[in-house]
Amino acid sequence: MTHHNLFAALRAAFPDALDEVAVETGDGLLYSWRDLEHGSAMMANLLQSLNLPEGARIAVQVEKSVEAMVLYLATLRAGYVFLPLNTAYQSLEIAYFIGNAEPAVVVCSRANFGWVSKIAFKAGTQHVFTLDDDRTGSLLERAAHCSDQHEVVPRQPGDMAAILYTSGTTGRSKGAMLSHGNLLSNARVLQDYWGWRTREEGGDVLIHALPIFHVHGLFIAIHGALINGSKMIWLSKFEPKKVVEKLPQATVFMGVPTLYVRLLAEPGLTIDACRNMRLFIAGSAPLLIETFREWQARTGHTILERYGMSETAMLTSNPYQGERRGGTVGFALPGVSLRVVGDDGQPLPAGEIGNIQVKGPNVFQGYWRMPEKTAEEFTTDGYFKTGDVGKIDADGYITIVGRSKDLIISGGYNVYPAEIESYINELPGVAESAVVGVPHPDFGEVGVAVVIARPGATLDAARIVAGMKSKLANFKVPKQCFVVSELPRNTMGKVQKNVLREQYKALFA
Ligand code: MCA
Ligand code: AMP
Repeated sequence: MTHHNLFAALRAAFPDALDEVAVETGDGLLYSWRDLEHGSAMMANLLQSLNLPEGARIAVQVEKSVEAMVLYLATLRAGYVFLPLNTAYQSLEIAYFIGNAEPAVVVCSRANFGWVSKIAFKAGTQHVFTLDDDRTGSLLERAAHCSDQHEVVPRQPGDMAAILYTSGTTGRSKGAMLSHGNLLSNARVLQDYWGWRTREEGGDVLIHALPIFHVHGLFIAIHGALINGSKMIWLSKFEPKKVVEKLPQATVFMGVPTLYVRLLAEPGLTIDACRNMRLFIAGSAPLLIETFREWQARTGHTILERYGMSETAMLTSNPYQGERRGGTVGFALPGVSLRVVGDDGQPLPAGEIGNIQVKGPNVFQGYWRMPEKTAEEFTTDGYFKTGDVGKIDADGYITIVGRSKDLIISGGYNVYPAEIESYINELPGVAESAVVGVPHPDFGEVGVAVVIARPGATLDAARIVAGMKSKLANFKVPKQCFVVSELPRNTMGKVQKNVLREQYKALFA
């Protein structure tokens, strides 16, 4: 029984003509469906030859490449657990993830091998391979000796396929455990809901321009194309000009709002450039209504906005057929139950704002080695508390109006103020700090740090920022830092972040 393995479902959708092009890179390299089949078989055989324990984690921090995607497919087909890591993470962050997940295998770039392997071996990892985006590295050298024939390892729907670390509102990141069943059910629902075209209907071509270490680029985009047997135009980095150049050869594009904002700044983005496009999908962060409207005017296309999380993959979507309403995230996807509840946990009537809770086959298996945290995030009747605040209008359209979790979403990446504040608070001379998100024309939202010095200490805001750049992933570093004499507080003494957000809201306007 192999059919519960997500890879088996993706593989089953490959066209009969395996010589056809499956992936075309921005540099013009072509990969056939057979290349994906054989490449993933060879890497799966390599992984299996290592005699890894059941459920072994394969942690991967590499630049985007087709080979990196093939490694993901190989991990699935060999029945192990894929753990993708943002390339921006630095040593402290990587040490936490590797220490927490205890991967059996770590794959990193050659440039980082020195420090990553040190961390990995200390954490008990047995195997560290390298993989670079120029088709080199020890992983490929070793896999080259393995057979290109491989039988997919059977998995049950509840078996873990991947762990995605999401930052924590308090303390450290949590690893969301996603199963083969979670990912496969979501991929199938989206294939239907977004009207992916069969070959007979002319097929689809996806421009893949997102990073592949988060849900959006790794699952929604890759599964979307593969489960439909659709070709991908694979861009290793998001470059607006390159995307515009490729649009005439494509039919589907997925992006975070920042990508749409940057594409709109390209003069080449015209109705003609989009003549073959069928669908533009946005998510991961709120799409401004201005962007939605400007896109309509410039391209003649209405962006389809959807909403999801690392813990759940996709939850809601505007319709493919029917009205796509700007400012909303559409309807709960088939199979997903979504409710908006008050602070007492009771469902609220249409139009009222409350906490969003969800249930469905796509909802994750829990946080890795955090049973208590997992239990806290679910209601007694099995709904997952998203931490997002929203409403459902009388027509059923869902709008996200805010978040109860203290989270900044910057260019589609999540930044947890608590993590940045605890870093700043440890610096010499710092008494306290508060990090808040403020509007930003490019990233949607960015962090701003407000810091108080200890009595007698003098702080230099620029040095605080510079110090963070060498310790934290660059997207987490606040874009500005202010040293002030006091923070606004309520009667309980709690810092009023809403007051700070108001105070700094025009900083980047
Ligand atoms: C880069 N920088 C950023 C960000 N990205 N600052 C804040 N937020 C960001 N997201 C800063 C760097 O720190 C650096 O600053 C400078 O910009 C240039 O860095 P570079 O890496 O060259 O930037 P870029 O290539 O222009 O990247 C911008 C980007 C990228 C293309 C928008 O951030 C991106 O690919 N975002 C997509 C994220 C994504 O895939 N999210 C999906 C999560 P300095 O020079 O000062 O150091 S999945 C999810 O959310 C859920 C499940 C869902 O619903 O999809
Ligand atoms: P992540 O932890 O990266 O999975 O981020 C998930 C969070 O991104 C959700 O809980 C939402 O707060 C946010 N999000 C995703 N899609 C949208 C959207 N279309 N509109 C508003 N927020 C979104």
